[in-house]
Amino acid sequence: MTSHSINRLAHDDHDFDVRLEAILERSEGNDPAIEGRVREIIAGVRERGDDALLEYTNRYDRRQAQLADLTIPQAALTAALDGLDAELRAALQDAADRVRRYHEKQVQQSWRYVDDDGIELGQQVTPLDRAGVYVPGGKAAYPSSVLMNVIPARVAGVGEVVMVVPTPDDQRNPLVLAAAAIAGVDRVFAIGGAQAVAALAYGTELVPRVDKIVGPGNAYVAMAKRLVFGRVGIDMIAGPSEVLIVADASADPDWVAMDLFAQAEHDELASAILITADADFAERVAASIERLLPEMERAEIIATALRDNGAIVTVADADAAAALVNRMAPEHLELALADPEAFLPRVRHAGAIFLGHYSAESLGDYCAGPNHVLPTSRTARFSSPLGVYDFQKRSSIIGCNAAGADKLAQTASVLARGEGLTAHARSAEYRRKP
Ligand code: HSO
Ligand code: ZN
Repeated sequence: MTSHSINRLAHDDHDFDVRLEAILERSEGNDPAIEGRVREIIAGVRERGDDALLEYTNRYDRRQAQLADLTIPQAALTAALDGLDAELRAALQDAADRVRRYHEKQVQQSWRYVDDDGIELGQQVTPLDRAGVYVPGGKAAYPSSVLMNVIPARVAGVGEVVMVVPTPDDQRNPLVLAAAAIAGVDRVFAIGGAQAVAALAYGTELVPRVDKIVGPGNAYVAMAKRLVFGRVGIDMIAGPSEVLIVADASADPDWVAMDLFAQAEHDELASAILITADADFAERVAASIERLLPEMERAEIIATALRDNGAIVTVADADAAAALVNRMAPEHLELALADPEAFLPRVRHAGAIFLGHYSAESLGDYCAGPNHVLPTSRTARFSSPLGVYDFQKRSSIIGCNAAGADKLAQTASVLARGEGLTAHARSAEYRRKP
């Protein structure tokens, strides 16, 4: 049986590498036309503050707002929460509680020690004063992402959490506002796009300047975050979502197919790949895909994503599977294996790892507890899920008494003279014992 909906690759195909790289290919997101436009918007907000912010907001979000309309008051958040149906509200609350409990484990503590020379050394951990959370307004307006971005900031002890969310055509998303109420956002502005990022980075009379901007957005938002980085911190530049499933014959082909769909339904650029050493199982998943796809509400998006960025890859054995996993460094990795723990130590690069048949990515997307903001586009090679640590920073602590200073000053003055920095040397030598 052949599948028409998804690419089929075998590890020993002569063109395996070329085809795999083509599927994994991701846009770098540095379109010069977008960059030019975003630079203009940022310059506008820097120079003309709220006037520019209002002008861009009315233009791009098709509104006729006054400055006062750009603030969404706390009362509107509470009203959105109160207006939710009870089941949805309970689910949001349950997800928020679970996410909070998980993130509480991530809090880094300050530490101190006294070394052998009696010198006090340590690291003092402090939260950011103010964080800005960008929430997209269009098709990807996810209340779950509000929880995932805001809760770690709150757990870290960030002084003020400011959220921005565009309201195109004046349409507010009640679920997003309810999630903001549950997560505990301090202030919300109905602005979006590059202009919102610029306002958060530089501050206007209305919008306070933040220290770090987190949260996903479209190509304009991603470019704006790149361009303001350095003035403020940013979390990461999120690419399209990805899942890689490693499965053996102990997996249910329908479950695997649906997990591929769950990722593919996000958008046409999403990537969903299955790796298996069992050729027969690969056929069964292909058949499940063919059978289940027509039932899906978002069949068209899924079909496009699977055609452009989806694959069933057959490999010789678990070693080959592990090598591919690390080469792909996926955002999400599902180990749909009889013994996932045996495979786990071989995984070096992945944003989130789901163990066994019952650990569906969708459970992690909403409520297991870990963050769903994860490194995409193979950046799991060097980065980690969004976490409490992204909202904390560290200061080094150095405390010398006279004896300790005498000891350090010897080494310091020698090195200072070696560098030709006499004031450094003398400053150190003042601390030596007479
Ligand atoms: N899979 C997405 C998160 C998400 N899924 C939100 C549903 N809602 C990126 O990790
Ligand atoms: Zn998802």
